[in-house]
Parts: sequence; C-alpha cells; structure tokens
Amino acid sequence: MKKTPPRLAPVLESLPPKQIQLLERRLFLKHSLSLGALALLTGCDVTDADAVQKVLWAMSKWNDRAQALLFNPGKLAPTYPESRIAKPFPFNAYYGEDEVIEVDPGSYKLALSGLIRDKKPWTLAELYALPQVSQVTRHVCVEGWSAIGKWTGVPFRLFLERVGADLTAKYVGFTCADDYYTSIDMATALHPQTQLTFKFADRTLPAKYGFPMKLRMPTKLGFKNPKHIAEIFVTNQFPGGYWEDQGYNWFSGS
Ligand SMILES: Nc1nc2c(c(=O)[nH]1)N[C@H]1C(S)=C(S)[C@@H](COP(=O)(O)O)O[C@H]1N2
Ligand SMILES: [Mo]
Repeated sequence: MKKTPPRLAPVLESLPPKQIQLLERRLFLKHSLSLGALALLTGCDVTDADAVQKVLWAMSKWNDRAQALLFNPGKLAPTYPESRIAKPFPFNAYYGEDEVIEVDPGSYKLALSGLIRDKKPWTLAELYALPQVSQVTRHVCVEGWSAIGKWTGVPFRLFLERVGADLTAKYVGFTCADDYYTSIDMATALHPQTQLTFKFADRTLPAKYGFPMKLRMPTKLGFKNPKHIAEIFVTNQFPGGYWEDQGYNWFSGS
C-alpha cells in the first residue's frame, strides 16, 4: 500500500504549484524534511531569497504537532566541507549590529533553573573545560537567507546530563543577555547536533554572533538559536519565545 503524503497546511496552497509539488514530493520520499533539504529545494541563498522566504514562512505557519510528527530526532542535518563556509557570515538580531550587547567574560556566569538537579552557576572557564566538537552546518533564517558556518562547543545533551536535567521534561528555555528568549522541545535539546556553542570559525564566539555562548541547532530555523545565553531552564510549562510570542511558529524545525 502506498502511503499518502502528509497534507500541507492551507497556507502552503498560496505558493506557486511547482514549489508545492517539490515540497510534497520531498516530504513523501523522506517523510521528514531537513532545513538543509528545504534550503536546497529552493536553491536557498541570497539570490533566491524571495522563493525561500515564501516557503519558510509557509513552513513556519505549520502547526507544531505536524512538525513534531515529521521531525525524526535521530535524523542528522547535512554537514558541509569547510570550503563552503560563508564569508562574511551574516549577522542578525532584533536590533542592528551597532547595538550588539557586550557581555563581560570575567563576571559572566551561566545560570540554571527549573527541573535541574545541580543548579550551580557555571563560569566560562568551567564551561570551556567540557569536551567540545565542531560542526559545519547551514543556518537558515526565516527571513529568507541561509549561510554555512562552523561552530564549536559541547554537545548540549552532554551538558544537560552533567547538570542532572530532567530529560523527560517537555521544554528547555533560554533567557538571553539582550532580552531575547526562546525555548525548544526536549527531543531537539537531546539531538546529537544540538550544541552549546563557544566558538565560531575556530575563534571565541564574537559578540555579534552571541558571545559568550549560543545554542546551535542545524535542525531549527535561525530564530530558535539563542545567542548571548544568560540562563537555561528546564520545564513542563510552555515558555514561548521572543518571536514565537509574536506569531512565529514555535517548533520551526525539521
Ligand atoms: N539573543 C538573541 N539571539 C538571537 C537573536 C537575537 O536577536 N537575540 N536573533 C535570532 C535570529 S532571527 C537569527 S537568524 C540568528 C542570527 O545569528 P547570527 O547573527 O549568528 O547570524 O540569531 C537568533 N538568535
Ligand atoms: Mo532569523
């Protein structure tokens, strides 16, 4: 028996038929659409921003349930050779680059709260001593651009285990030094490519890309990747997010 492809939300039907067809075929074949695949599908780069924006925006209107069903927590996002890294890598925030927040490394401590056994705050030296890995992956912004970058840090799963987070809880939330905030589902928090990131392009994460640390998730749209993380909390109460509370789809992943 042939399985029918998942039904796409009505908003997708306003897209050009060719894009719908491609998207449906992709979903049908893979039963899960990675952001990387989505980007490729539309030839996602600045030259094709319009088409990509349309698809991404439509995707972001999908309801969380449909997206969570399509999301296979074990599935990896594509990785790329270092030669594909975007130079310069784009900056984005809800403010301009001249307003980027400067976090003082000496006094910084990462705060932990909620369903976490060991809530001791972490200094940067302590965080940097954790085992680290690198990834070259594609960052996809809902605004219609994407770029490949290299990020280095501790696998987030390892960190959550180390502090005794309740891994059966529903959400992990992030409060940022610049008033930004967001939250993710636990399956994504535990995904092997979800990384608490300290470095960009082999150097200490610059202020504009989120010093002292960001959460890097190649399986989520850019706005789900918090920069300048000040506090991490684990909870069963839906925490929302800066853009999510203004109507962006909360799941926004693959
Ligand atoms: N703290 C914080 N994190 C944030 C944002 C922000 O404004 N503040 N913007 C988000 C958006 S919309 C994007 S696309 C990425 C941009 O990351 P980059 O500057 O490293 O490209 O950061 C995300 N995380
Ligand atoms: Mo974004």
